[in-house]
Amino acid sequence: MLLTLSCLTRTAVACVSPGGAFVSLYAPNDRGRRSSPQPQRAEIEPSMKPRPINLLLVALLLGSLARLVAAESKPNVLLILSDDHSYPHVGCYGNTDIMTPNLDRFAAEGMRFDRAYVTCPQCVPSRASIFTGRSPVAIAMSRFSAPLPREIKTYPEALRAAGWFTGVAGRMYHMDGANVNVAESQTVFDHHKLVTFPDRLNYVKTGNGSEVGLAQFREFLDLKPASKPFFLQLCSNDPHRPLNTQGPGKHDPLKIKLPAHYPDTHLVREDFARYYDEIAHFDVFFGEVMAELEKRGLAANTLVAFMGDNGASQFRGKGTLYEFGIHVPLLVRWPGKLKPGSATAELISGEDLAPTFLAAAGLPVPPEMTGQSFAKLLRGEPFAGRRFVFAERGAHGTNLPGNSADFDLGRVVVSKTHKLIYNALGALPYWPVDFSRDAFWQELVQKHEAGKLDAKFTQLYFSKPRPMFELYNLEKDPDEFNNLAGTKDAANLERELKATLQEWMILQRDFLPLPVPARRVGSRSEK
Ligand SMILES: [Ca+2]
Repeated sequence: MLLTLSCLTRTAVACVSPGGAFVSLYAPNDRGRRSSPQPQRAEIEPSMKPRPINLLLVALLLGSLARLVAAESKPNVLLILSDDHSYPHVGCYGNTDIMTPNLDRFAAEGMRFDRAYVTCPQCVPSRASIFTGRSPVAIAMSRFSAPLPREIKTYPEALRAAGWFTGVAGRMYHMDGANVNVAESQTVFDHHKLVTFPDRLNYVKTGNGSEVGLAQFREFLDLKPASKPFFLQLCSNDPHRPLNTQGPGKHDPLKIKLPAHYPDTHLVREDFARYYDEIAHFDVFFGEVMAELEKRGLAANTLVAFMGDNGASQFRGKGTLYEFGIHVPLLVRWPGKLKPGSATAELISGEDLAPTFLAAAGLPVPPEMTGQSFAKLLRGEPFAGRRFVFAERGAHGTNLPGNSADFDLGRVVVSKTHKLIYNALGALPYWPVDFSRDAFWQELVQKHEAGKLDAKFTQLYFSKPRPMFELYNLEKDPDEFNNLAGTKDAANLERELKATLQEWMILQRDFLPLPVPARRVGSRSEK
């Protein structure tokens, strides 16, 4: 485009290329007044005389060029989060039951991530990692719903300081404490000024439902100064329970395929179909957001990422460290930078988004961020990926623990082929997060108590105690049925993964006892 402009106008000007290099364009009428840069003779045709219309054209084109250059060097970043959404539940992942045409189209225009993990199977800690590029443990965010400490910085703040117009919209972003009206808690928050996001970002609004989210998205873009790029995290409530949102079409409970770890009952099928309906509803919202971006001419210079904030409130999902709990869908589109229709099996952590977006924006990654940028992967450049991702499970509810629903303590390390789960409170029985009162679960409890539940599901959901360690071969056993922990054949691998997890826990200043038991100094065995 620069050469074309040069040939058209023959007007000498200076500008900066998208890559930052100095570029000169040429105009005979300016040559006498400008000493630098000097035009190259070969590119000037002396027979051509400058005309007024040329100058006007130049001004217009240069204005466009300057805006293009500025825009290309400062991409918009739009992060769209669904709520409680596990990895296999988008059509582009090979799921032929679910209706997600907009997400599937988006995947065809961008990159599909097949091994993306969040840092926690719960909203608050996982979202805290996304915002900060750090683990929930390291930033004191493993308790649901702790407020993000003011001194812990988020990547949108770095974008804002560099000129981006920044915001959060839609479903609660969850960084300013519990969204409940408890007077005693409110007093603490007020006295210590614990609500920080209105100070961190330009636009902070929340609301439930697709219509509200879309309206806030439009308002945010209306408020954005024309000269500024933007960052927005736009969140949806779907497919969070209750599963009462009507999608564009109903999924037939009798026709959908149940995962292998699901008891096949009529009530379970009905619930799972409603979960799919909610995802289809989210898909419509996602399509509307993409259409709005297109309509405003912003799509070409916007890096759009879609991810689930944590796994689904389903069997072995939310609140657990199994695949349905921490393995989430992640899709990224970045026109002109990323090869459309690509896919990757690189391990990605939720804490990697922050450094990636900063790198994509051309900004430095703060040293305290433990997340690893995958901007090079997006650009198709040589990329050294992760060997491991880690996640934690902490407090979820406000009740003292009687089971694992409100409170559990667990850690996990996932390699490209295996997973080691450390259940520090295995003595607590498993109890589901967000569906313990639902009819399909209550029916299973009654079957279990009557001794009529299949042994496989009794072992999966009613084991007492739960094992302290679980080791799975994700390649051969993706359903995580065959626990290799404690077996002779897997002893070396178990030891290595425990050592890796221990290293991470020590470096994160984790408060949990380490998974590698220390010999007691001074004990009889030492003497
Ligand atoms: Ca969630």
